[in-house]
Amino acid sequence: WDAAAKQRMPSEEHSAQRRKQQQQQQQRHALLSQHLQPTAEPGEPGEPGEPSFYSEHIDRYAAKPQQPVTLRSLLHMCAPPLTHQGLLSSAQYLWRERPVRYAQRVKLFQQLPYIVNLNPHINKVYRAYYANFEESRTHPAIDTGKEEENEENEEDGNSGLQQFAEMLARHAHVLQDVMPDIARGFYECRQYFGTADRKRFLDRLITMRIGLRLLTGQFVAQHHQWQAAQEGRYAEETEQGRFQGLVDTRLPLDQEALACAQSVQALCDMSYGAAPDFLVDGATNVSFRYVPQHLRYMLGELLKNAFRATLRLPEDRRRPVRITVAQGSGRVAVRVRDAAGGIPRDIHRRIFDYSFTTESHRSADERGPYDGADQVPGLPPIAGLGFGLPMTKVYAEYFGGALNLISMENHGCDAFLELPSIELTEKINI
Ligand code: ADP
Ligand code: K
Ligand code: MG
Repeated sequence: WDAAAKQRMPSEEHSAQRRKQQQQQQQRHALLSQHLQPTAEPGEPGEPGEPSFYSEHIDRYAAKPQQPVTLRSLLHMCAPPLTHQGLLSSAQYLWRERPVRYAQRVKLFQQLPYIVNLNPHINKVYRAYYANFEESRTHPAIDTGKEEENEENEEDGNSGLQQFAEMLARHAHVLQDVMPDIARGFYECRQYFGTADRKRFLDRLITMRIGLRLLTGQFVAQHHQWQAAQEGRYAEETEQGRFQGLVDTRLPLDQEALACAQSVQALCDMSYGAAPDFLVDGATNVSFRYVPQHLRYMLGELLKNAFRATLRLPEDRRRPVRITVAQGSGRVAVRVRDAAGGIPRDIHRRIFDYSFTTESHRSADERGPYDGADQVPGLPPIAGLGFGLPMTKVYAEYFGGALNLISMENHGCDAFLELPSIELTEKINI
């Protein structure tokens, strides 16, 4: 019995020791798990919805190099015949590329002076980028369906593609209207951030935005066109092959100018209760290859400026705005000419500065009937945020075009927009 007890003793000691070890281990785990809390994500500890400022994910992704694609391959994505394999490789490329590009943009915001980043309009956009980054980073990889090429697998692949395309469309939608927020935010903080720094930040932000929107939009279009092709509706979806994704291969410049001028007229009517006349002349039947949304944005801004200046004159002195269209070799040009008094010499050098505007400098009491940034809530402002000209310049230069503005003081302004047909700039990196 003694012997048995003796034998048991060490084992009792042993189990006491084990219990102690287990306790220590539990304590260690508890400690460790406190340190291993995931970095605060939007909506987690801290303020509700507050993205963590120092995120290792942001740093890690932002440090990766971008992998640009040429405009040529972007166009190629939507050139027939569209294949499932082509669609998959675009999706995989975007799945890798988007978190990197979003992280770089979040980083760009984080490098702003803190007082600027605190502005509610700017902060709202920062959070939207952050949320898109997080969702892109954690989105499951796109299944290639390669390993077992059976129908079920292809279906899995398709639903994965569908989900991915839906996320992209959702992200693009969330960020569609951020520029007025950005413009308002930077206008409000203009005294805290020098003109040159503001220009550096915004040129970069807008250029990055144009690039990622093109990549994303082109994939979403490729997906639509592929689905349409599966259902025998390819010709209908692309208007007989006229559209290669976002790119219109036969964009009619004179018709676009007419349509834009009409919608700016309508906007003026709603905002000011009056609109100037206009005419479109020069070459007719000019068509070129371009992204229609870009062209419409640029024409819209130039026309808003010309119409706005014209409306400031007494009614009997308002001259029609003249929009002249021309086609050169491989490029097109538009001139928007007004006779609305031109730009005073002392401010001319500042018109391409972001947030520089002559609109909102007067107080509400001093404003005339046609002054003020937002006449009608919900409508895009006609003027007053000082972003129209600098942003139009970034858009024009993106594909190698140019914007120039010449003023004849006390007479009027000529805005010249020159755009290459984009198949000629297909080596551009996006
Ligand atoms: P915003 O229209 O918001 O003021 P822009 O960048 O479009 O910003 O224009 C900056 C400034 O350039 C305007 O506030 C205005 O003073 C001047 N400007 C632009 N176009 C014209 C024009 N056609 N006639 C007179 N002034 C103009
Ligand atoms: K400006
Ligand atoms: Mg403007």
